[in-house]
Amino acid sequence: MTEPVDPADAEDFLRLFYTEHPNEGDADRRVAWVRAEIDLTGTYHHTTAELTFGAQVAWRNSARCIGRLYWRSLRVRDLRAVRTADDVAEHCVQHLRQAWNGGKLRPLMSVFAPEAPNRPAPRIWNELLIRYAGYPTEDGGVLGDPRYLGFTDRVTTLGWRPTEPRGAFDVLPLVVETPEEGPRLYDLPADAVREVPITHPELPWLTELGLRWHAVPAISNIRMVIGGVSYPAAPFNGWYMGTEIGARNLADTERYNLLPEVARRLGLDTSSETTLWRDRALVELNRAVLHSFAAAGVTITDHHTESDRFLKHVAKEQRAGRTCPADWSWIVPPMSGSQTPVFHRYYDTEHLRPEFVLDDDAAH
Ligand code: HEM
Ligand code: NRG
Repeated sequence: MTEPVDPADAEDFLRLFYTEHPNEGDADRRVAWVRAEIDLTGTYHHTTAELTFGAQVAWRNSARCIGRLYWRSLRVRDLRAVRTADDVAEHCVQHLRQAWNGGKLRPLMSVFAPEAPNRPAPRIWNELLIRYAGYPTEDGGVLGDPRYLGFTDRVTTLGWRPTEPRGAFDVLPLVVETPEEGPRLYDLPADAVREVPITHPELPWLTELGLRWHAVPAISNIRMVIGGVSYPAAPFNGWYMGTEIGARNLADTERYNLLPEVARRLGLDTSSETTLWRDRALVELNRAVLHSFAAAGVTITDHHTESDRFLKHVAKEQRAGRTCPADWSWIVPPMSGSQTPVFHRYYDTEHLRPEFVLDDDAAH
C-alpha cells in the first residue's frame, strides 16, 4: 500500500518550483498549504503548472537521456482525472496522434492518476506504447522481436490473438490495468501507429528485407516521482536517435539480429571477425534508418548531431548554475562512440529529483 507523502520531499520540490518561477509568488504559503493537505490526506495535488514543471525537470534530470537540450519544450497533458482502463487506453491513442503531428514529432507526456494512500493508480504494462510481438518458431527461432517473447505470451494468455499470417512487425496490444478492472487489452488503431519502411539510398535490395520501424518512441512503464507524489502511468515521447533502431533494435543479436543477413547481401567476407563485416554492415543499416525517416518526413536525429547538442545542453545547465547528471554508459552512442564528443569526458553522477524511476516489477 502506498505510504503517505513525506512533507520534506514536497517542500524540496515546491521550493525548486518557486526558485525557478520567481514571479509565481510566495513559496512559504504554498508549502504551508501542502503540509496541511498531507496531514489531512497523506498526499497533495500538484497545480497544473507544478505538474508541467515537475515533468520537464524529471526529463532534465534523466541521466541516461542524450536528448535533454529541449527539456523545456515538453508539453504535458494533465489527465489525472482519467481512471478507467477504456479511458486510459483512448487517451494513449490520442497521445500517439498528437505526438505524430504529421511527422514533425512533438515531445509530449500524458499524466494519468497518481498513487495515493489506499488508492492505487492505473498502470500500463507495455514498456513502450508501440512494440512488436515475438513468436517462437518451430525450428527454435523467433519471428518478430525476441525481446517481447514473454510479453507476447502474457497477452496471448489474456486473450489476444494476432492477425494471421503472423509477421515480424505485429504491433502488440496495450495492456492497461486498474485496481477495479484488472488488466484489459486494447488494439491500437492503425492511424495511431505510424511506421517507416526501411530503404537504403543506394542499395535497392535492402528494401526487399521488408524492414520497418514505428515513428514514435513512447516509454510507458517508467514511474515519474515529483515532490514525493508518484505517477506510475505517465507515458512520454520525443523522437528517435537513429542508432536506437539501427544499432540496437534491428542489430542486437538478442533482437532482430540483422547484421549477418545485411553482410551476406553486401557480399562481405564473414568467415573472420577481423574483416570487420559487422561494423561495415552496421554502418549501412544505420544509413538506411536515417535515410528512410528523412524520406518519410519523420523527425529523427543522428548520433553525431545529438552528441553535439547534448554538450551544448551540459554547458547551458552549467551557466544556469546547475549540474547535469549523466551516465556515460548510456549517453555514449552504441556505434562510433569515440567519433562523438560525448565519449571524451566524464560527467556529474549526482542523483537529482524530480525523477523517472524504472520499477523492477514494471518490466512486464
Ligand atoms: C533515454 C534520446 C526525449 C526521457 C534515451 C536514450 C536516447 C534518448 C538515445 C537512450 C535509449 C536507449 O539506449 O534505450 C532522446 C531524444 C529525445 C528524447 C533524441 C528527443 C526529444 C525524451 C523525453 C523524455 C526522455 C521527452 C521524458 C520526458 C528519457 C529517459 C531515458 C531516456 C527517462 C532512460 C530510459 C531507460 O532507462 O530505459 N533518450 N530522448 N527522453 N530518455 Fe530520452
Ligand atoms: N531505445 C528505445 C526507446 C528509448 C527511449 N528513446 C527515446 N525516447 N528516443 C527504442 O524503442 O528503441 N524519447 O522519449 O524520445
